[in-house]
Amino acid sequence: PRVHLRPKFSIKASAPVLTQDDLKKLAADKAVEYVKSGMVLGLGTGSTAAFVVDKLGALLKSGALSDIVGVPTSKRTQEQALALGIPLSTLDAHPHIDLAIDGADEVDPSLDLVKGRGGALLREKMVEAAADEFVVVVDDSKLVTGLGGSGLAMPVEVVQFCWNYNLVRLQELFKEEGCDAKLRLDDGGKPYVTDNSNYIVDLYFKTPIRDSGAAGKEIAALEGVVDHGLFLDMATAVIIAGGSGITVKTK
Ligand code: ABF
Repeated sequence: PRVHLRPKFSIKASAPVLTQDDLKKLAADKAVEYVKSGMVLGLGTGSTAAFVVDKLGALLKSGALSDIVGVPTSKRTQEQALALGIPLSTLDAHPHIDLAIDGADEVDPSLDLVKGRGGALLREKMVEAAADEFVVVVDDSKLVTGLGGSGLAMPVEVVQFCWNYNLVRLQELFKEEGCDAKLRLDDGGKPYVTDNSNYIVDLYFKTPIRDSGAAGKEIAALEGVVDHGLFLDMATAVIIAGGSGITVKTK
């Protein structure tokens, strides 16, 4: 009898499904390609930026990279970088940063950003504003058509003194967008305190912010507001990882 070699059913090899962490890591690895030995680097905060810091540590250890100095944007990142043996400095000692790499919460088509859901917005903005190049690393879930459009928080760092006074004023500013303002709480239900000993008021918009440039100025003009999560005209490149690969958008 003839032997039939064709199986009764076939098993098709399918492409592995990438998790969100896989995408973040892909974006992080791509960003690290911009890093050269001898650079002063702004080290971002958040889960995507943590992959960048991990990779930098590995490259230093292997000798593929040398003489870099990192300026961390949070105590969390400082601890991670120290544990990996990355030499660290401050903006006081290194006021000029060659390249900063950080994640974001929202990226719009003009490469303007919402940042700070991780609570590190003030140090992130200071370090990234001092950088020649600011490369943002995101997975494609962060893309929005208008800032504030994801329905998630847009943070504002405020001094603790009479924080509710500013919460009300912030909500008033965005009446037309339908803004709900909430004091951020930590896991224990107490007010979340930033690395700079301030509070965070999170703004939730029903519709995207109409004019983010004007909004940024109006928020910053409120006495007692320290900074906000609108990072406008700051990113020089955004690396986006999605199911179909990596896209790099530049200004
Ligand atoms: C930082 O980390 C923040 O500005 C932003 O809030 C957050 C993004 O975190 P993740 O990469 O974990 O999504 O970049």
